[in-house]
Amino acid sequence: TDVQRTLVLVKPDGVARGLVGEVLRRIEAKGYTLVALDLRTADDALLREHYAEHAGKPFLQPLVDFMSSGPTAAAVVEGHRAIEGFRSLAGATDPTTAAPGTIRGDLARDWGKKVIENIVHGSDSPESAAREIGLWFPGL
Ligand code: DAT
Ligand code: MG
Repeated sequence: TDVQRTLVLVKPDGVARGLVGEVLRRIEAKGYTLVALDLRTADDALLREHYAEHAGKPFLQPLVDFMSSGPTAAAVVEGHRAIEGFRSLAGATDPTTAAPGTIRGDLARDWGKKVIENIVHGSDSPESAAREIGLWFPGL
């Protein structure tokens, strides 16, 4: 199998709750390699590009507002099948039903908000990963 790179974000809820280290610990403990790491507050333009697949959905504006509300830790993670592997570490989108043992299952919950706050983002395909890494880490 090929070595892949995936974009991982510790979203503003995860940064605010002090979970950057815990997320990175799980990625490193799994055996993946960090090849880029940066803390920044994303602006609306970047986030609308990042979430282009969700254009027109009712949760897009709440999602952009949430994602621009504070700093995000952005990382590029590398390894064989790292895209699928990190999605497995992250767990299902809905933290209420995400499996225990996953980042979202162990560390996130439903707060009754318009947007699901679930600690992490991971690219969902090689095409998404290439596009997202280009957006967050141009020139990498
Ligand atoms: P994922 O982050 O698991 O790839 P996604 O790409 O479908 O999920 O959605 C992006 C983010 O948007 C997700 O992490 C949380 C939020 N979200 C998704 N579906 C939602 C919904 N129906 N209501 C509120 N927020 C939602
Ligand atoms: Mg997604």
